[in-house]
Amino acid sequence: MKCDYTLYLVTDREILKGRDLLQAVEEALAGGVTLVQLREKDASSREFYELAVSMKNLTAGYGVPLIINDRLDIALAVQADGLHIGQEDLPLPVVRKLMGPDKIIGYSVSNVEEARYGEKHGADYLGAGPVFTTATKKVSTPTLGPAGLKRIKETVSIPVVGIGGINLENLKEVRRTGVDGVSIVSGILGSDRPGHTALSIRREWDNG
Ligand code: TZP
Ligand code: MG
Repeated sequence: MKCDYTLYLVTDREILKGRDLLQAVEEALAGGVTLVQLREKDASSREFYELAVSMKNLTAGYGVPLIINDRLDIALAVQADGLHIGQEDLPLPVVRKLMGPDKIIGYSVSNVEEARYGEKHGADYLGAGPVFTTATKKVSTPTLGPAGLKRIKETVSIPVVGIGGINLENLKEVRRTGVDGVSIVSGILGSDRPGHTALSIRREWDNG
């Protein structure tokens, strides 16, 4: 499946402080988000499934693919467009086999060795990070900085998106690394106006 990685929204309900997730994502989609990843760390399977069904309806209305974080069963159950996995999740070759050749598989990497592995074993794109420090996820690897991100981008020929601490202020610096897009949680969902913020980020990226 062809996919636009420019502005990749990753969800986190904690950051919304009680605001409605579907509403915030809809505003962000209207602002120009090109890809959505549903990421739920504490939801029950039933809750995750129901949210994924609603999210799929929403993103499909905007012609934007929906990627599920980590949970292969949920991705298959809602016929999501793809699955994003990390180093601690099911092995990439297993995920590719079960999802089939046409689904989008994303793989989190924090160094060039992991990036090479991801490319070799069938990832469609890499999420490389953390680029900057982030409060959204506990990460054990050092920040890559723009230089580390650039090294990963130059190592592989599949699309690479940067993730971790990316916002409107540091976007230009990230764009200059040559990556295909940016993956953002708090930089959009932490904003009081996700739609307005997404639009500003899109403009900054598109005019870069
Ligand atoms: N993976 C690496 S950093 C990160 C994830 C899921 C969190 C990114 O969140 P934010 O708020 O955009 O820094
Ligand atoms: Mg994971």
